[in-house]
Order: sequence, then structure tokens, then C-alpha cells
Amino acid sequence: MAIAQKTLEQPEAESLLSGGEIMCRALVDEGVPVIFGYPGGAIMPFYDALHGCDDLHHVLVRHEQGATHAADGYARITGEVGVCCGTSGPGATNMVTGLANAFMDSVPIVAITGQVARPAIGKDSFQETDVIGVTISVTKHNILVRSIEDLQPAIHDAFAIARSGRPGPVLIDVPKDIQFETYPYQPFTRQTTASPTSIDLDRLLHDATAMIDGARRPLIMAGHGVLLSGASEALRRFAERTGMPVITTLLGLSAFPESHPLSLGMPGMHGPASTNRAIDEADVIFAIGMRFDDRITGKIGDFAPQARIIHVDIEPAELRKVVPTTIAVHGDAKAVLERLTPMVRAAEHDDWLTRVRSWEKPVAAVEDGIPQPLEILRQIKRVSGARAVLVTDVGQHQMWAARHYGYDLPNSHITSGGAGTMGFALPAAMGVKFGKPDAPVWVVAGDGGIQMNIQELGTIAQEGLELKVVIMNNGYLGMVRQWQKFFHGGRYSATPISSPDYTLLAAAYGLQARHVDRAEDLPEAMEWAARTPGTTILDVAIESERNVYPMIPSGKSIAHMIEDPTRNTGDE
Ligand SMILES: Cc1ncc(C[n+]2csc(CCOP(=O)(O)OP(=O)(O)O)c2C)c(N)n1
Repeated sequence: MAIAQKTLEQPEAESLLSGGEIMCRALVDEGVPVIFGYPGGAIMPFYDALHGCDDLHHVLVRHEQGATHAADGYARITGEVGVCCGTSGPGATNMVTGLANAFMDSVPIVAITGQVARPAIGKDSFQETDVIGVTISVTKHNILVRSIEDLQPAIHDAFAIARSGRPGPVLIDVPKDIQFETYPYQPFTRQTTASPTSIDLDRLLHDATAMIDGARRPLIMAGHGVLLSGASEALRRFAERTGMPVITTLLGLSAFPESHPLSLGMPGMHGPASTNRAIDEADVIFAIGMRFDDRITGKIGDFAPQARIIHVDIEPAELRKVVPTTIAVHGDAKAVLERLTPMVRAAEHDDWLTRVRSWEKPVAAVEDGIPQPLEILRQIKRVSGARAVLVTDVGQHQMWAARHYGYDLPNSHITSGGAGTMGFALPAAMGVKFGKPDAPVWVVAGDGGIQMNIQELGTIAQEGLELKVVIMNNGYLGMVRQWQKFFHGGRYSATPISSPDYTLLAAAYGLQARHVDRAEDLPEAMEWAARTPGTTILDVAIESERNVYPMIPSGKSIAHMIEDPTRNTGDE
């Protein structure tokens, strides 16, 4: 195929790069140090170029879903774009769940897939799948590269789109013949772009200031956008100046230190009664970088009935999407907080805070000789200190870890929120470890979710990664069993699940594991896990039919909250 030379000078023969080499060089120029992927026929020229590219470390995962979650974990911990790649057909379709996960949680990743050669497209060729069609609804943008001259610009566009505004995943599909062609490479330097904001920002912030200054029972609700924009410090200054208590959503956890006197923790379906009641009684809610997910609002008509809402978000489509909003500000969380903080009056709301605290219930201590979920979390904190990052899977353990760990360091809590993707934690933790090699990285998973991407133990072993894996093993798909208990007459349909012997499994991978089933053995086992070099797995048997309390049933209001009938407290 002829090479178009439209805007470029005629290159020296030796300055021509193959498509595969252009892909490598563009990634390096974008500042990418590591990519997670799996080779195959349609992406072999790229892998061939990778062979000679010392500046890119390629991590061979065991399943392409693992690559997408690892890129996702890397992006969340570093604030940079995570990169994954795979071949056409099944390689690409294996990435769909990870893309959907990143899309729901606004995580910037770039996925590169090989495609069959252009003449073979549309012919049901071997490993041909319409990846653009398949991924259009789970990506922020996707691009089928149609010619070699479009290849380098497509890669830089993908990075710019992934990280701009509300971040998200972008997929680039590169036909194999384009990877073989040659073309001159244009030197590239990354530019930073200004964040978009509401056109009438000054007036909106002026109105917001008046509302905040006049509030008597105000609340801040902070979401993932605060972490994505690096606004934790700006949020702390704003909260301390206004004296407003701070609620952090599941994905906003760690955006505001939970040990801070103004912190109220997580709201919603499994949030403490006191936090949900505060929302019920608040007169002004300043919601920033969050999207009023239905797990937070419950029944929309009953959400925050007394409050006027100020909503700040980088994504205009989120504004006024779910809840009626008095002031809607389109803007970056950090930029808005930095503008707003000097405008608002310094205040304290001690009476309001004392009132909310009076609704809090002490955590019930349970001593039945069985390892307790909350004790497992306390032990993680004890043995690995403030620098630990927890990567959680999906289910009951996720809610316990969200509610009870106490996250102080920004981005120390990583989880799959919007999609609730079981199997996320183990591969995501690989990406987290690559992004923050000095931090102790803990995987907290259930016995169901850990088995969904357990194959990544092979990647972990091959890369010599050090992760600390804790399985809260209840012998059930616990969260679904809990719903069956509450809403389906206790009929445990397909929720009992067996596990392999994790000590044998770990040994097969050359890793170390221990099984713990007595509460008294837990502290020593946790110390062993923390101090043993390399990846360790702790398989901890917990009470099999323990429920997460409190719980507001889906689509209901706080009035329908289910509290623990067996213990004299509403909270776990
Ligand atoms: C990929 C995927 N499949 C199914 C579900 C539905 N689901 C949500 S929680 C859950 C149970 C999780 O069980 P486990 O991993 O053992 O954790 P536990 O709830 O017991 O802590 C299931 C099946 C899901 N979230 N993701």
C-alpha cells in the first residue's frame, strides 16, 4: 500500500519506522514505563518491535482481562494513563470487562488491539472481531487506525482523550498490515491542557458561597473526582475553613483522611446509619467529583429531602442527571476548590457535628473464636502501617473494608465501584504495585472473586511481585447469599462455593500461603505475611453466614434500613 507523505518532509530511509516501532516509540514519548498484555497473530509486529524497546517493560499477563485491570490499577495509583494490549478476536473481547470497569469508574487507560490486515477486514477472517463495534459502549472513545500516517496521531489522541476532562478508557485497533508498513516518526512532546469549567464560573461560585455561608447543617460529599484531580489537600483546606463534615463515596474513600474529626465516612446502601441520617437532615450539600450513584441515593425522591444541592463535576453530562440541583458547576475539582476556599466564610458547625456523632453506634465486638472480618482489617493496619494500599474485590469483604479500615492516604483504597467487577482485585493490585513499588499492597478478596482471575498468580510469580493477599473465606458468594437471605426466602441458589487448597495452589506457583481458622492465630499469621518476602496468601476462614449491616435495600430509603438483629447495634 502506498505511503501518504502529505504533511511530512521526505524522510531519510533510515528514519522510517515500522508501524510496530512507531507504536513503541509513541508510548515511550507519552511517558509510559510499563504495559500489560498478551501477544497473538494480529499484534505480532508490535511485539516484534517491543523486543528491541528497552524503555518499555512488558508484563505478560495470563488473561487479557488481567491486563486491563492491571492497567486500571496502575492508572488509579499513579494518576497516569495505564496501558494494555492484546491481539484481535478473543484477545480483544477478553478485554471488554476491564474496559467497562474503567469506563464506569472514570479511569484513564489506553488499550491497543491488533486487528486483521485491512484486506481481510469484513471477511470473517481468522480471529476477526469488530472490536470497535463491541467496545463502543464501554469506552470513552475508540479508533480503528486506517492508514500508517494516522497511526502516531491516533496514539497521541488516545492518550489526550483518556486523560482529559472526565478520564476514561480509549481503545486503538491497529490492523496488522499497518504495523508492518513504514513511515517517519514525528518527535513528540506531551502538552498539558487546561481543564474545562463553567462559562459563568464566577457567578456560580458567588452563589455557592452564599449558600455555604448561610448553611446550618451543611455536608460535603466527595467522590472519585477529588482523587482523579489530585484535590485531596484542597478539599481538606476547604472543609477546615467551612467546618463542613465530609462524606466520601466508595470511590472517594481516601480523598479525605478518615481520622480527621470532620470525616463521616461512606454513605449509601451499606453506610453507617449516622452518615445516611446526616444526609437526611442536611440543609446544604456540596457534592464534588461524584455522580449520585443509586447505591448512594437509594430512592431518589427520598434522598436529602431538606437539602439544596451544589454539584461540581468535570463531566457536564453528570450535572442534573440524577438529583435536582440548585447550583451546577462544570469544573475540575481542584480548580474549583482552590477558587472557592478563599471566597467562603470561616465557620464551625460544632452543634451539627455533635448531633451527627450522637447517632453513631459503637462497633460490636464479637468473640466466637472465629477470625472476624473487622479484626483482619485492623491487623492489616497494624502490620503494615500508614503506607499500605488496599485493593479490594467485590462483595461483603469489599463493604467491610470500605467501612472499617480507615483510609488516610490519598489513593490508599482501590476498588471496582461502578461496575462491581469480581476478579478485579488481584490483577489491579499488580498494576498498583508497578505504580507504587515501595508501598505494601494488600489484596482483600472473597473466596469467589479471588478464583475469577486466580491465574494472575502466574504473572505475579514470573514478575517477582510482592503482594499480600488475604482471602476472607466464607464458603459462599457471600453478598449474593446475603440478598438471598434477606429478599429470596433464604434459598441459597448457587451461592455455596468450594475453594482449592490455597496453600497447595500457592506452592504450585512457587508462592507461600497459610490457612487460618482460629482468631487467636490471626495476629501472628498477619505478621508472617507482612514480613515474608514475596507474595503471600492468607486464606482466612470467617463466619460463613455473616451479613453486612446495616443495609438499605436497593431503591429504598433510610426508613427501610435493615439493622443487625443479633447484636445490640446497627453497625458491624
Ligand atoms: C463478574 C461478576 N459476576 C457476578 C457478580 C455478582 N456478585 C456480586 S458480589 C458476589 C459474591 C462475591 O462473593 P465472594 O467473592 O466470595 O465475596 P464475599 O461477598 O463472600 O465477601 C457476586 C456473585 C459480580 N459482581 N461480578
